[in-house]
Amino acid sequence: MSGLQGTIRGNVGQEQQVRRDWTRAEAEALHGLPFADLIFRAQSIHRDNFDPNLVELASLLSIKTGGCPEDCAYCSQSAHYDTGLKAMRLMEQADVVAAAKRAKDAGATRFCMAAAWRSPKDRDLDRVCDMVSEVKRLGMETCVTLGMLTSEQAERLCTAGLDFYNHNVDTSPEFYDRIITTHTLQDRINTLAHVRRQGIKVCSGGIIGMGERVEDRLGMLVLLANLAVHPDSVPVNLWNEIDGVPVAETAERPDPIEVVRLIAVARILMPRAVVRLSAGRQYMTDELQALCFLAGANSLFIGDTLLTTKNPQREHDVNLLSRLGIVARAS
Ligand code: SAM
Ligand code: DTB
Ligand code: SF4
Repeated sequence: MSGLQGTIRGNVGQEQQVRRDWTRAEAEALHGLPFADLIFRAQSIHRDNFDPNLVELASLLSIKTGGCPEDCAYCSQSAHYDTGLKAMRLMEQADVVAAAKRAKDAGATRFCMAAAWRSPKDRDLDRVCDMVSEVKRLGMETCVTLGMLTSEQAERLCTAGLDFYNHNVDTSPEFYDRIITTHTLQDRINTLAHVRRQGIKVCSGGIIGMGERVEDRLGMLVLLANLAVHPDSVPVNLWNEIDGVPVAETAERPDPIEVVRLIAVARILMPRAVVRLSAGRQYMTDELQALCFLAGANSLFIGDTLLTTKNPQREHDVNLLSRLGIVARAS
């Protein structure tokens, strides 16, 4: 994949003035613009901040699968629901590093390690810190998502060389209690603040297609865009179907044009954030993904699986990017 690599412009800091006082009404007005006007605005902002022909390729590995004590109503890994998933222990470091090497050889520049925890125990965190240091030594950007962190835990991850922490706000404040009761949105925001204070870059986004209203999706973006500092990465996940979880009863696949509109609003509200088309690309046509790139998406997960669900085949993605003349950014 080395022939696909280039360099990226932008996202070098937030020294440029960016707004953090967006209102819901403004987000709704943007979302409701005539499509051509919305895409033109988003694409102009995208070009001011990024090379529009580059995307970031990230790779994902579940280092600790299933048996999670949290009750997130969308998640295959919650112990509250019978999803048929077998819980596994934390992986061995050698296996994680071998997976990172394979991901690097397949063109990924960032390696994201995910654990189905409410929050890490200190002895598990030691092991994850060692994994982070080893993956970093391969020359990849590192990201972990381990649940809620204390400030001290964030500091230890930073010392280990962690680049990004993923912790999603998931949905709007209004819809939050409908999908999670074992922790609050404020708990999540507190973890984001600990991570940011330690100088780790923040990756935070959410899920659409769980039965929420368009207003909830925009409320989620406004929440992210009004944080003290914008997230560096914003993953937009389309709910990946899981049998046996409560969301299976309420889910509604968003209208594809509304997905593009949402990506465009994310780009306009958070001009310097990398916006990732995250879970759910297996439900998207090539044309829909192309429109999302036009609207400002510039990152995706490459690899045939996500955590417990499917992602498009790597060959399919390589072919799609090549047809669009999009190349992978170098780390
Ligand atoms: N336990 C940690 C946490 O919740 O932050 C890390 C892992 S958790 C699987 C990471 C994120 O994946 C969730 O916050 C959610 O946004 C997303 N996610 C989980 N299940 C999903 C699904 N079925 N479809 C789409 N996104 C999902
Ligand atoms: C994020 O926002 N999406 C990724 C990553 N962060 C950890 C997870 C997607 C999970 C999709 C469902 C699954 O495979 O279990
Ligand atoms: Fe656990 Fe994270 Fe899944 Fe929630 S989203 S059940 S915290 S793994």
